[in-house]
Amino acid sequence: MNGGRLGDLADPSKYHDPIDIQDEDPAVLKCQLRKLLTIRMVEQHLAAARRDKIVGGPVHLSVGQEAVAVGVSEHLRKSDRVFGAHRSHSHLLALGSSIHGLFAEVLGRETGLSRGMGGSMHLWDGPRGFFGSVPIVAGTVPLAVGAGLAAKLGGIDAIGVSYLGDGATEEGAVQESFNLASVLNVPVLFVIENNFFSSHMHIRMRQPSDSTARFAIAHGIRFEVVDGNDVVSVGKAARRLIEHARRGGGPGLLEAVTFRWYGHVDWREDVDVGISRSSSDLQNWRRRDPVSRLTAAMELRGWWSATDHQLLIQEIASDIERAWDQAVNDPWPAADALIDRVYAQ
Ligand SMILES: Cc1ncc(C[n+]2csc(CCOP(=O)(O)OP(=O)(O)O)c2C)c(N)n1
Ligand SMILES: [Mg+2]
Repeated sequence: MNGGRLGDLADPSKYHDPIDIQDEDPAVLKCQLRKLLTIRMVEQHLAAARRDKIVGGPVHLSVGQEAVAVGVSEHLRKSDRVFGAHRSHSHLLALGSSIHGLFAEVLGRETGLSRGMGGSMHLWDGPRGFFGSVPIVAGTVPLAVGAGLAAKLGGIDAIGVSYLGDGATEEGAVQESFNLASVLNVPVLFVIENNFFSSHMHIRMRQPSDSTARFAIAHGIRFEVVDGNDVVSVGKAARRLIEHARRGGGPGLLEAVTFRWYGHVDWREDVDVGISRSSSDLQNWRRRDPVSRLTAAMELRGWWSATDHQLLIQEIASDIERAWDQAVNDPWPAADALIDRVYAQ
């Protein structure tokens, strides 16, 4: 990939086959499959709860994009400093955060990850290395550079990680962050989830190329472009860039090409708004499914069966049910907590 245009990766009729799992450890793949399915089923649950008006605030879902966070997180440590944005449930869950903590946060309960003050778009799980998400597009990108720089200056063996969208690259702060990370040789990984859309506008209407990796070239940053729906490819590329950053080689940029199955926000598919997101495109993208392309590859090697799959789905469904039942019955924050948590003591 030359960082110019995406070519076949942008063609949803391609990349439907089982992924390449040669030399992969089946135990690792099974853990990754569990994470992929957990993210998917948690978000499908949230979509239904939002549609049924049980969840009061907007949820931006990553169903279809799960392999990006799962592949990247495989090579992160709890001491790394990960930042996300408005669509960050997957980033958080891939680090092993609790489903209950996420549900309780989305429901505004005291037991939520941000103690019920943030909702879906203000997530935090410091102990697992998730330093926060905010809905201001590009808002956390400079923070990830700062966190990586602070680790470097403090002699701490950790990197910053910034998940951002293709739309976010159009913000000035992102270009400044790329530049600063490059000139100061900051240990930070930029993970661009290129799902072609910024809200409802396709990248071809917004940028002269469909590949955002060209910004890495402009700033002298090492980069890779991958099929973001192939958890193994994402993992391998992320590992190379992360190891390079940990060795003092400076920032890396991973452009992961993917697609979200839901629309921009909540449970709708958005195939009826705008001209660039058609049902047939969505159908094709659903065939580039990170879950079924992994399970098909595992089945071919005799590492997975339909019965295994059913059992795994049942286990995750009961984890989700337990977490949800607990969260909906958890207490609301006390009214005075609103003031306590706005002003520093
Ligand atoms: C500074 C700013 N501008 C505009 C918005 C409105 N907005 C919210 S999400 C979004 C699209 C972002 O697209 P992208 O970065 O590609 O992320 P995706 O939603 O595709 O994951 C926009 C424009 C915002 N929240 N913040
Ligand atoms: Mg996008």
